[in-house]
Amino acid sequence: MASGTCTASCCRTSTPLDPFIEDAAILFKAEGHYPKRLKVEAWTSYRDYRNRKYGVLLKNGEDWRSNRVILNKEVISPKVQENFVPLLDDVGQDFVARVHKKIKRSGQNKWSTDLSQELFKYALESVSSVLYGERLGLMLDYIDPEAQRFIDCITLMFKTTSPMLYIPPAVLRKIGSKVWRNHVEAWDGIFNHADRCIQNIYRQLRQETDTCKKYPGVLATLLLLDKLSIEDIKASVTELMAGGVDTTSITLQWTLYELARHPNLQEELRAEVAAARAASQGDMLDMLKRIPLIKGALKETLRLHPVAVSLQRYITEDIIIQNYHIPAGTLVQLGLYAMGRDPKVFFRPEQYQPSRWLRTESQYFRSLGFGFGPRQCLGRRIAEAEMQLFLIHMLENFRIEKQRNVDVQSTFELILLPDKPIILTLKPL
Ligand code: HEM
Ligand code: 2DC
Repeated sequence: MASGTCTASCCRTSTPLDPFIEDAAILFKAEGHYPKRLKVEAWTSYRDYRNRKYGVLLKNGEDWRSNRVILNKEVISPKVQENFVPLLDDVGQDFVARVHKKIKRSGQNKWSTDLSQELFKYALESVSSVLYGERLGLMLDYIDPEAQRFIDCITLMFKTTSPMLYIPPAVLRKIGSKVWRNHVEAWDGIFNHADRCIQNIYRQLRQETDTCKKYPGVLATLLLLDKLSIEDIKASVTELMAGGVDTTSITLQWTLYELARHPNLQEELRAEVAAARAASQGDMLDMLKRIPLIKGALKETLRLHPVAVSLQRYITEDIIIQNYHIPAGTLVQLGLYAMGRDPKVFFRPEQYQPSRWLRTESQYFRSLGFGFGPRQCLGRRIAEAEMQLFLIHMLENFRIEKQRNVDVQSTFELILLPDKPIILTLKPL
């Protein structure tokens, strides 16, 4: 028999990387120093129309970079994480207390409902507590109509953005179309509410005398730091507030849905939480380091139900992908949704399997739900802590069940949403 090196795929010492994953790596290596996404014209047109500044989401070039560097320190660096966790943990506890109350009121020892509205409130309360260092009180029975209107405006804003990906807003504006008018109304509502919240903190800060208090929140920190203009701070804080509602709440809704579909997995996660709770003895920061499977579950949710259907970059150098030569300056999109469900990228992609993320090699250009690199999601660390704490508290308190025979798909309203209400049943443990 001829001797030689076996080249069968099972014998290779180093398996070649999946070609799509390699493409993702090539794309992001060509993003340059000022990574640029597809411009959402509806959003820039509104700001141009109302003479409002762009925040970090919409800025580009050096202006983006200088703002982003300062925001990174206060929003996404590991150092600020410890300030956020106690605030977010409080909101999680209040959410659970609210569910217990609803269960008691039902008289049936359970609560069956579409949780979307509750989750929107949870997400807004969470992101606001971090931005403003104080609670809005959205986990109470009385809901401030202004906060409710803010939530509704965000949904309307996303919904009216998607047609404007294909029809230029300038055209729609000229013909006085309903989509453009609703879009303006939505952003007006968002900015008015955010302005009021920001004004409130600004006023408090000027009256405040004692400075050595508890963590004052992202906004107050940025104002005191005095490195960005007030207009720049307002623009980015408004984006953070608006970007922090539907994104996390929908991801949590999908996660609860998947847990309801997989009762055994739910028990496994509950066991992990119980062990982490015991080992960390109430230190939440420590506890968050002991829940790899919960983190895997969130990655798994974003794989199957990503908020963003694609990632995009204008490449700054020529690249070759799938044997195509793509010149510098081209807009290249990575189909995040498609990739998450591709058997060439993920083994048995149809299965919800948080444990697949426990191996480090599975992370290489695969966990892209928050984007990549210096232009990745600025709210990522807030979102992660907020969602992990939510799941901890929910798993410690309730069993999650769903109606049989309801299959939920995704629909596109700029972000991906469930195409029908998800009715879940929560039962106390
Ligand atoms: C950008 C996803 C939550 C604020 C992005 C991008 C993605 C994303 C894919 C584009 C990244 C890129 O192009 O590489 C998500 C997901 C979330 C989430 C999946 C939750 C599950 C949040 C939250 C906030 C936020 C809670 C605010 C607190 C932002 C901002 C940007 C952004 C400001 C623009 C950053 C920049 O252009 O420099 N997000 N996001 N996001 N997100 Fe998120
Ligand atoms: C939508 O073809 C589909 O995080 C388009 O928190 C390409 C596209 C471009 C930008 C993406 C967008 C998609 C989905 C929503 C994203 C957005 C960038 C940021 C935004 C991913 C994929 C989001 C939801 C932000 C929104 C904050 C804002 C409203 C203040």
